[in-house]
Amino acid sequence: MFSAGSFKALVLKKTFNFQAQFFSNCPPKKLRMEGNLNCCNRGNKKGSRGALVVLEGLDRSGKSSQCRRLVNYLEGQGISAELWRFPDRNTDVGKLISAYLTNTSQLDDHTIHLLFSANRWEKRSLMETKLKSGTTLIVDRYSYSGVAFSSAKGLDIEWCKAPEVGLLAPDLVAYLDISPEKASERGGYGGERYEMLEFQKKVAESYKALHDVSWKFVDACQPIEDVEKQLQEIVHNCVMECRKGKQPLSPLWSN
Ligand code: T5A
Repeated sequence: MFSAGSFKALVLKKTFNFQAQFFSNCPPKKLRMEGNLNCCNRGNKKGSRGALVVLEGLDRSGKSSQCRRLVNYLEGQGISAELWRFPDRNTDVGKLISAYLTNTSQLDDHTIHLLFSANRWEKRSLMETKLKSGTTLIVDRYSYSGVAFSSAKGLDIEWCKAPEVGLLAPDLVAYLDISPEKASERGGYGGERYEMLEFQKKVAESYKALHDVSWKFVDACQPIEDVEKQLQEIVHNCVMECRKGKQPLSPLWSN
């Protein structure tokens, strides 16, 4: 678990400093991994777009509950929003992942890592379209889960990040902070492959190594309504910033 003091320090956003630099003037020779990312949102002259918001945390930290609540809240504010989650178990790749997580199939650690990543890549283009059309996406787990869980198994962290490079960088990562012990006391724990206390302790360490100062940490042990209120404020601010059109989409981990 991260210390309360360190949470307060983790409020500066640095991701878009890089992004602003990276995309200013948009020189073609510098555009490496971004594929079909545009310098600006050509469909919308003001560049206004939806926000890409990611919730991360240990198993049972409360991500799914809060993602649902966030989408309801945003819609209530008249903001177009959708709930997404990874793994997306509905695709062919997602079905392979689901079989692995429920222990009905066995896969090499590297193989399952790449499948999780492929599951994000197969949704990337739709994600970009939605964001550019002004829809905010509230995403339950993203690349950070991929890296945190696989590196907790002992895979090299840089190797784990590599297949994620060039996916869309989130505008906001909110980490629902809870100790592995507390999370394990919550309903339904233990049903899937990774829901084991000792492993979740390693995952918590991996998240610690992975986070940067732009992440927002929320104490997930608070009553569910208090967590909800804190997230609403953080996310609302982020959505308003993205609406202004000054923050183009950027590629993840490409610097
Ligand atoms: N994974 C995932 C990888 O290894 N690589 C990857 O690339 C990706 C994307 C599946 C697994 O796959 C791994 C990580 C996972 O191990 P999942 O389906 O998202 O990922 O699994 P979980 O994280 O376990 O999702 P859950 O839906 O089970 O947990 P949530 O979403 O964190 O928690 P939630 O909201 O369902 O709440 C759990 C319980 O706690 C209660 C709820 O009512 C519920 O009973 N609760 C609270 N109780 C008290 N106080 C609060 N504040 C509470 N908030 C929620």
